[in-house]
Amino acid sequence: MIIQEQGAAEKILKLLTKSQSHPISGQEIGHLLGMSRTSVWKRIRDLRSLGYEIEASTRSGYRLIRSPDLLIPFEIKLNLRTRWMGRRIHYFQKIDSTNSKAYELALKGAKEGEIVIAESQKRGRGRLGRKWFSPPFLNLYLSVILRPKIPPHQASLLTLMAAVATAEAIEKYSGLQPLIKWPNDILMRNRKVAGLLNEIRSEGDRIDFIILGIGVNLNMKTTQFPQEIRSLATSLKIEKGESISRKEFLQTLLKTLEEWYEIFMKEGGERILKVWREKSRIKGRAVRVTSFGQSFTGRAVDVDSEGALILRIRKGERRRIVAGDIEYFE
Ligand code: BT5
Repeated sequence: MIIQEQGAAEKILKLLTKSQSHPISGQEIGHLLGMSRTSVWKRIRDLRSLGYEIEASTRSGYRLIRSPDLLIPFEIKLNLRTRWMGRRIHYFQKIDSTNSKAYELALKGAKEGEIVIAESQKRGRGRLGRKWFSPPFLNLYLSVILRPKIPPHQASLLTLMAAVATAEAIEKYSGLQPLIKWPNDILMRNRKVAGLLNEIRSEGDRIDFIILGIGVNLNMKTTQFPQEIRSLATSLKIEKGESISRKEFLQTLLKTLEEWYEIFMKEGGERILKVWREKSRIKGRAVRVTSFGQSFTGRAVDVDSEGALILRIRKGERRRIVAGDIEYFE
């Protein structure tokens, strides 16, 4: 059962949420939504099967007691404090990859700020053909469509921007301090709690759109990770010791993303770089970098104004690395 935006189940849910203090009869719902009482009853049954606790009494009608932690668009929008980001939500219970879907929608003209979210991904993607483990109902899989008017060479700053916003949302929400690892990982106690996959489509010297793909592990337990990443990954629940409301976390994340994106568009990358440096604490660290099949070791000097990593290989020799993976070895 899927709750579609503007579908019958979502409309019933809206009515039940509005009149939470007093019950509303099947007849009234049917009348308001132009449905028969039997179809109202069927949709209520569907909602219950998803975990909505709905009290029913023959005399007075239906009343919503409790909602499960699903990412239903209208419930997210109830307390969403953004002005434009996430105001249009494409929601799926199961999808190949939210990034692929967002890319497809952007090609068809989806606007800046539209988002794609899914309860699970069948083929969640990491970088360089890697996989992102995406089991149902536990985490966050989000893709945001942006259409910044910047030249393509500045696009990697948006990866840093998304990392800063995600780290800040984790901080705001949990009070814990994650570490950003160049270019696109968020770590807690040295384990990966979130990953970013940004995809860009440009035409000549302008960007057509960018898809910011963000995966955050929220309620996964250690035993729910596949064996091969168990010792490398973590979730906010593991770190905080309590369950996370995925809805509230998403609302916080969208708000911080909107704020940081607006800063970037108004002022350029300076402030993002400053906060990125603080949150990555990368300066001076000994790292091993793998980039396009080559491997270097050295000390991280900085990240430059286009988001590239500057590495000191040996005295007097520096290298600028645009893309790759790093490992800390000290
Ligand atoms: C990333 O790639 O970290 C980018 C992940 C982006 C995921 C989001 S979810 C929403 C959107 N839609 C998508 O299809 N993707 C984006 P990379 O740096 O290549 O890291 C991938 C590696 O992280 C894998 O090879 C595993 O070792 C590890 N990994 C896989 N799933 C993980 C998980 N759930 N938590 C932590 N680590 C994981």
